[in-house]
Amino acid sequence: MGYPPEMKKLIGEVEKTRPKRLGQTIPLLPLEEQENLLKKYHPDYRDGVRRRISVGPNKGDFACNELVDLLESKSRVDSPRFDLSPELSVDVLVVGGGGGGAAAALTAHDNGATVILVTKLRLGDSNTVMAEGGMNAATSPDDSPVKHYIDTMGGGHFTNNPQIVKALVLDAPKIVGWFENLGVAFTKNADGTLQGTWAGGASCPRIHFVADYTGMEIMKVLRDEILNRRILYLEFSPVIELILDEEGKCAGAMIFDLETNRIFPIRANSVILATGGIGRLHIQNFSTTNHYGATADGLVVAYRAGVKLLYMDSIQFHPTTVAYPEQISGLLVTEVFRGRGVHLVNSKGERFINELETRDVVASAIIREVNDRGLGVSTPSGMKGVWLDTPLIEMRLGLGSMEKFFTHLLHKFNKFDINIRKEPILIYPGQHYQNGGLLTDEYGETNVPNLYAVGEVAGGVHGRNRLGGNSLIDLFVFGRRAGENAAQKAKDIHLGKLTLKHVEDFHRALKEQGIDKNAISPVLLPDYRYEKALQKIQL
Ligand code: MEZ
Repeated sequence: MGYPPEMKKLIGEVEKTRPKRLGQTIPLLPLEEQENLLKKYHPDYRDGVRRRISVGPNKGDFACNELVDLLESKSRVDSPRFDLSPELSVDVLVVGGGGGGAAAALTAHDNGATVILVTKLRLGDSNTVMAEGGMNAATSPDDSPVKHYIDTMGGGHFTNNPQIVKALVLDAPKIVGWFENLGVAFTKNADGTLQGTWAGGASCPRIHFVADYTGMEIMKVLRDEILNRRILYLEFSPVIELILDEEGKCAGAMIFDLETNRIFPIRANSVILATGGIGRLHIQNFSTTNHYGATADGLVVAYRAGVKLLYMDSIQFHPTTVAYPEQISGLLVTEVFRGRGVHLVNSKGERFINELETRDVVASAIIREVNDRGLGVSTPSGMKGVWLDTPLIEMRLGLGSMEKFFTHLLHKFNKFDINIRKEPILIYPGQHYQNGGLLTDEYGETNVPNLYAVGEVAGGVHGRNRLGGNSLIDLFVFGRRAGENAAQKAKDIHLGKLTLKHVEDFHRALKEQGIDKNAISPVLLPDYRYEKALQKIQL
């Protein structure tokens, strides 16, 4: 397949300017210009894309429309026919089979708790395995947790929760140590020290990685640990509601067996939600880097149980996701390309932004270039994007470096007869991350006692813009903190009678607001499934 002739012609412009661009520096924008760019071009600021939530703990606050739709939908389990006598009872119930859930389950197990992990798809199916670039931790002598703290707060425009950021940056190096002990094969220097690379908004090359399949390698190791320790896990078993006790403490969850359509309760002294993000809601119809299960399930069930949300009108659009070939549109093209000096280039072969601005700024600049300045490149089907000039990698780092550092993407594009060593990639921003989420403390605990939220489903640590490399580290730091905390407290927790009264109360509140639609949430899978599959889970 390769690039069609009209795109090839425009690649000629990129090639022409390449030698001159090699020595070019574009200064970072002053704060005021950054803010102007965001307000004018960042999708969060578009008219009509968010609205106020009319029920629940955040009544009156803004969230993006697609999420409000789900928050204002009904539960599958508002009926006396659901028996709450538990079939399974456990100290710690972990919901989610990605990196955050695995870290929580392993740590709770290490701390003597009985653990069950339930996951909507298969163990490991998650955004964790899609993580390419790597994980931030201040491990080098030139770096420090203080620098990591300042970068994280600055990247989030100082809207982050400082206590939680402090926990993140102080624990991050310990997570690297934990992974090294478990056998994660980080890419290293000849002297055995970890390699680090740059990300937007960072003051040090702080991202540690395993080529460009970091999440896949880490998840493989964590999954092996879960299997080796024989931690019980149930696949194809999403949570569709939380269970509380009479005093309002979290007491377990209602599980939906996707293979048999059966709904059953698990009683748990603590529940740790690690359900990930919302990419598959396709906010504003953007393509997404997220896996198929990223449908906001944890946000929905925790919200009904009374957990407060933070910054749910703030979405991260990763600047570089595939715009061509369309078969893989939305696939993440790691920021590390830019961290290693690769340029963003418009249809005239010109750079238009310092590639190491924070993600929100870079994404806005690309949108301006394409939609406002008319300097994007069109694909045969009418998609538009700008070039990421990947041949700069081997010019800067030497022959063989594409294969070494970008193994996964090199092979992915090869399948479409595009050689990214020689030809640039056409990219456009895609939905990558929810910046906000469930409000927690620095141990991941929410305002509902014994209910924890870790990783992307939680909000606060990133403020309104997450730095590249802070997602993986977030879910491992808080997965471990929540796992340890929940396990240590579990034996002293005494639950009263289990109830779903909060669901009835929520339904009543919806009715009082005149919201009487038949939509059901969590949706569990994106709605481009086959009609038949859709019907099957709309009980
Ligand atoms: O943290 C991320 O989202 C990240 C490093 C992504 C990437 O560009 O590889």
